[in-house]
Amino acid sequence: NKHKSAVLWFTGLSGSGKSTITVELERKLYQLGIHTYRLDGDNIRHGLNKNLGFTAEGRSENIRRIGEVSKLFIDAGVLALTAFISPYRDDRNLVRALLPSNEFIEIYVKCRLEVCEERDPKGLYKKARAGEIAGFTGIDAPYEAPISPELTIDTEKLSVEEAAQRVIHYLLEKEYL
Ligand code: GGZ
Repeated sequence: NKHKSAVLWFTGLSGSGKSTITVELERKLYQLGIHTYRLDGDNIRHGLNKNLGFTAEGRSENIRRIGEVSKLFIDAGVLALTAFISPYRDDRNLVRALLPSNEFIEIYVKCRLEVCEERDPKGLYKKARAGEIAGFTGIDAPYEAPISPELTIDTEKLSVEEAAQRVIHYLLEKEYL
């Protein structure tokens, strides 16, 4: 199957659904014969970027490296799916600038903080509220929502399946698939 390589750059709060959507999306793309690679905290923050923390500088460097790695995957003809909070607009725009305009697809995984906090799948918001984690995104560190993302997915309204389907639809419509 011929496809246009790109990075699908998911951004959103912790608990918004980025990782879950990329897992489901990867499954659907595999069925379509598309070669993907998923980058997330498990394979990046625990490996390549394990020397980086969650200060603004740490996050910027995290995102810069992930942008460069995404570029390598694109060069290899792979559709890269990234799931990082990437809270700073400037950092995301630096990644955008690394790539030809049609190779960076910013997907805003939209969900109100109160809903993410209610989901709290790892109990991290609770810890942040208790003062056990400092500088937690949405609590005492900023999240700058995208101004004109290629796609916005509202996970308060869509199921995981519907969210993944939205992305597939976008890729078909723009002839990436
Ligand atoms: C935000 C943090 C923090 C702080 C640890 N702030 O829900 P999770 O656990 O699995 O996702 C969060 C993940 C965020 O890492 P990213 O690499 O995506 O962040 S960034 O793009 O801002 O560099 C959360 C956990 O790491 N985590 N401390 N202080 N999330």
